[in-house]
Amino acid sequence: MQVSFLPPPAHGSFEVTGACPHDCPDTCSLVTSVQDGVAIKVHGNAAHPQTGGVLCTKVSRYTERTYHPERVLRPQKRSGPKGSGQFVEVSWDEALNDIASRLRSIAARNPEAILPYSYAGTMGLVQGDGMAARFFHQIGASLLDRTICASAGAAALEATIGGKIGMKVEFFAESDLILIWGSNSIASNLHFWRHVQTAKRNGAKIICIDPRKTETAEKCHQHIALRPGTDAALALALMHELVRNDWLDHDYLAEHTLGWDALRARALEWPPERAAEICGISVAEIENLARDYGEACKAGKSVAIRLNYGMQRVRGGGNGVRAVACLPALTGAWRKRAGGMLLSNSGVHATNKNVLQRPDLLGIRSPRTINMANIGDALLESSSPAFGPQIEALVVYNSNPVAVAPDSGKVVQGFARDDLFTVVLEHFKTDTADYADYILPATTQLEHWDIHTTYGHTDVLLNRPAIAPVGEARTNTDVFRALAARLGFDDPCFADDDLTMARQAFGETISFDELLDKGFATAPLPDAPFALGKFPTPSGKCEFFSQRLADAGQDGLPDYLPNYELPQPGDTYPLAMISPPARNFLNSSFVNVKSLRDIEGEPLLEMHADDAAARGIGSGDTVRIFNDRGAYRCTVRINQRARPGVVNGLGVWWRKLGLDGSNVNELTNQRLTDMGRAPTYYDCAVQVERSH
Ligand SMILES: Nc1nc2c(c(=O)[nH]1)N[C@H]1C(S)=C(S)[C@@H](COP(=O)(O)OP(=O)(O)OC[C@H]3O[C@@H](n4cnc5c(=O)[nH]c(N)nc54)[C@H](O)[C@@H]3O)O[C@H]1N2
Ligand SMILES: Nc1nc2c(c(=O)[nH]1)N[C@H]1C(S)=C(S)[C@@H](COP(=O)(O)OP(=O)(O)OC[C@H]3O[C@@H](n4cnc5c(=O)[nH]c(N)nc54)[C@H](O)[C@@H]3O)O[C@H]1N2
Ligand SMILES: [Mo]
Repeated sequence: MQVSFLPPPAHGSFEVTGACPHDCPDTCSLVTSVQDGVAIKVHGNAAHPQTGGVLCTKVSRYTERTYHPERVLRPQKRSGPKGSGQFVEVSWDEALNDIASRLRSIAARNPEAILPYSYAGTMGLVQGDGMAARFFHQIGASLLDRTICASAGAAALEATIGGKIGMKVEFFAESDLILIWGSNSIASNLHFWRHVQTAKRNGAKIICIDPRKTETAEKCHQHIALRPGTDAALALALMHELVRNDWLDHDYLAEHTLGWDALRARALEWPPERAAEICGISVAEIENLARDYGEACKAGKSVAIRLNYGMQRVRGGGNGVRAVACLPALTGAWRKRAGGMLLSNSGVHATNKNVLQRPDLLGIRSPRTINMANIGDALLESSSPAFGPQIEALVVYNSNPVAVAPDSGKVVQGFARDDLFTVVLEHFKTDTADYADYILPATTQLEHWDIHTTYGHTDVLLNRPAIAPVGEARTNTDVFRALAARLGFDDPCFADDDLTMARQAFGETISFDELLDKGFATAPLPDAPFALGKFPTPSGKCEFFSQRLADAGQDGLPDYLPNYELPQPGDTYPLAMISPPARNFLNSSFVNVKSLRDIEGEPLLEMHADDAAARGIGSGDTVRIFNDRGAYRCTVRINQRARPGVVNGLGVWWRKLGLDGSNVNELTNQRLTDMGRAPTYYDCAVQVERSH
């Protein structure tokens, strides 16, 4: 098929099919209405079943973001102290020449002193880690371990069911019982919630398990408000009850699982009384949940669990996901297409990562890996045999680490280093861009080609540019191509254009013609992937006991690991703080879009009335939240959403839009999860006091 426009035409009215680039399970198909080269409106594609013509509030404001008056439209060079946000405009040539020469001289000494830092500002395979990865591989830069979001859950799934595979999201509409476990679906997975509503109308019971009474929890039949980080204890107690009442599928256990005797013994150590104490819920809540789950499965009903990543941002996050992931195998819930579990389906995609990212360009070099969760410490580290060279250059794209990375005190100190050369590819002067030596204006999703895999459903989506780049914005790929040329990289891959790279992403496994035609194509996944076992684990079974974990020195069975920071009354820091996403932002994206910020209002801490009364705090007061790492001030809201002993710091606001130029990550820590080397954002003890 011929692609008819590149660049998009400047005249006439037309509609362009694209893909939402954001880090969200829904990955919607977008339709942009364009008039005379200007994007007028972004809609949800009605022809795409997973989108169903519906967009969330934030992405329906995408044009407001694209044409935002504060968008960076020309390259900027720092003219004031780091962090001051003072820049002067320079030409692309001046910026690229200087950046290339700085990187060349650092690379000549030690390429590992250069570090790329990126995450999921766009989930696109081309503008994400496509050309950028080739560039840094060719340099031999330090590798980045991209752990900031989902790697604990991913490692847990891998160990238990063999990969990121689960139920098809649309089948939740047919389920009889749905546990929404660690997910605020209305905020972060709106298109899944449509299916829940269908199931609910058909008589399904919906139960939410979440420390916070979210907008999702209040629309469920039941809400179990456990303490953060205690999901494994709850899951083990559920297993205890399943065993005690024989709500088990013995055939499934015998044929399709590994380590049942050992898990059974472990579960019998977890009577509901023990778990209730740890989880901060009642014994009856656990017994009733087990009864609902067990009896429905035994009666041959479809019983489904929707996990999201909320539960794995604590020390025992991997074990928590592992314990929950065992449940559908105990009861044979996997036998039904509307039963089992879904955390992520990203494992269905046969992405050609080696072609896109070209790790072979490293040759025989094997650079060190820096964990993005520890960027604060890493930037403050000096050269040493253990660490390797001090980080001298940082190239940030698709991410806003100064706002989103844990332990911001350290992160800011690192970014403020005068001897660090920092380049940031961005749409806006984010908290991170304020510390850049150069800000390079990036295109948005409306202005470039890309191709997307998904994790909440199983489609692949193609994104066409709808408009020409705004101002002098350039694609991420273009920037790395231009730098590659200046550094003399002559591998032909550096000449690949974006459409070529989009074609390379899947080779023949997905029809590119279908993508060009419709904008989406579905990757294959059986309707009930584990009805007959066939788990992609080494044993082919659901591995309750994981030899691989045992070999790595871990417990081979799932267990409850208490949080690192387990606040008790009377402690210096007696409250547990979680910091889940705000509904109208996407991590720190959209915080600067006024119409969305107006809905969210201001940074808030939710607190239970008893905790507030004990501190003489009234709703609407300004409070100071603090621990040994730092302090943060914001407005408090006393409401039913917070459970006693737990405060909710909502959303990752831009620091500079907060009261003292800081956000909730001032308080979070750099410790890592039990599996997957991920941050433990929701494992955080604080104290709260009234402020002025
Ligand atoms: N609107 C919006 N949507 C988003 C995002 C956003 O910022 N805003 N972020 C996107 C990203 S990057 C991701 S990774 C995804 C998923 O991101 P998630 O972090 O899974 O986000 P949520 O669906 O809000 O689910 C988290 C829920 O888990 C709860 N929770 C916290 N600690 C625990 C715990 O220990 N146990 C249990 N059971 N629950 C706990 C929180 O209160 C919250 O309601 O969402 C994506 N979608
Ligand atoms: N306290 C706390 N902190 C958290 C979380 C939490 O729940 N609590 N959630 C964590 C999670 S799950 C995640 S995934 C991370 C997310 O962290 P990030 O991946 O850093 O996500 P964003 O904050 O959305 O920042 C993405 C940036 O990329 C830019 N961008 C978007 N598209 C493009 C593009 O095409 N080119 C370029 N050059 N730039 C682009 C956007 O303008 C935006 O500033 O945050 C984590 N931080
Ligand atoms: Mo995430």
